[in-house]
Amino acid sequence: MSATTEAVENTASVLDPAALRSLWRSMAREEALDTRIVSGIKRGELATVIWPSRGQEAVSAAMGHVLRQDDRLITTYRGLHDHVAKGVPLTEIIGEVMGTAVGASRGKGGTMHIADPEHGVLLTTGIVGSGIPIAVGAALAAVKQGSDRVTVVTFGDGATNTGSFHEGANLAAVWNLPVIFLCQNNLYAEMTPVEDTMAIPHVADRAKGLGMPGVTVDGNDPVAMVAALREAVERARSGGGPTLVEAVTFRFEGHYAGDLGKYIPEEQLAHQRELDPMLTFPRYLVENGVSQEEIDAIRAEAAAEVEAALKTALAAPAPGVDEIRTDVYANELVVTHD
Ligand SMILES: Cc1ncc(C[n+]2csc(CCOP(=O)(O)OP(=O)(O)O)c2C)c(N)n1
Ligand SMILES: [Mg+2]
Repeated sequence: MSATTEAVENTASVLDPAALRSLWRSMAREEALDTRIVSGIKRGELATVIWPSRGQEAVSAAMGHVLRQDDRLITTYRGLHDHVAKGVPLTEIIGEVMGTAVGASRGKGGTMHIADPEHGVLLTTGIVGSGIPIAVGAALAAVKQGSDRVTVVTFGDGATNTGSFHEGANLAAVWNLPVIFLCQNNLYAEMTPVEDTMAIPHVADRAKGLGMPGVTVDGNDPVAMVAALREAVERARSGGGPTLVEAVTFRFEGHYAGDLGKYIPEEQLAHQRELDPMLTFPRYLVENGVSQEEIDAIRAEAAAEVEAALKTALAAPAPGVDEIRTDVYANELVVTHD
């Protein structure tokens, strides 16, 4: 396929009610996790830090929906919704955020360093753009191992201004690797609006210069996201190479929990509130075979799951002193030469 940038239309009704329910369940869990921890931090109940993803639920729910468990994911500090969608258990996510021994990284990494190989989460990174070349390496490894698994790396709009993005994505195109570059364009990089840092309207326009297909998608529409990501995954899995998918979305909280977001203009916030996927997707669900009772029940279940996971995470001890030297270096260094 030639390198083109094209908008994906809202592909209504392509998913059956079971798939729609599953997307909603993932979104409800992501939202419940985010809001519970942010409110706990703001009340002084939870002493930790997260970079909220409230508003970006549809992007990751769709990503989780189209991937296999053994497909790889590399995400960022703003990645708790991605972890949920990829199947990392809530207790392991919250345990890591709270620094207790039940955490995915046994409480030694914190929010920025969640890894769960069993569910394909290779790593989470706090260095903007750094996951991109690592994902290219993971995709190269899959090819060398003769595996058909794909790698998704997710990052923000700001990350596409880094050298890491251009260097990594260029190599992925040159080597035709099975990787999907998923940009969650939430219109801000910390406190800076995207138009102050990019001279082109769409992140996906960068794909042309890299030699891969690029697509701009409504990141608040989980069904459109499933369609775009499914196409990218199929391309990657069948040897068709990388794709840049730009999901245009928004974050409703500040850059970090505690940032009041005063730099976001009132009109923009009001406009985005109307596009909030947690508001608009339920309407779509009702029109497409999922009842309001089911929608509410799934949301209530998600909140209860998060509360139970938080309880377990907080009851667990801090990692013991004997953990200091574990997971630091590989136990065995294996060097292979082709
Ligand atoms: C290499 C590097 N430069 C700067 C920072 C500080 N920093 C942390 S988040 C951030 C903004 C990134 O914005 P974006 O890529 O849009 O992701 P978002 O936070 O919106 O998800 C910056 C500049 C960093 N962590 N790493
Ligand atoms: Mg951003």
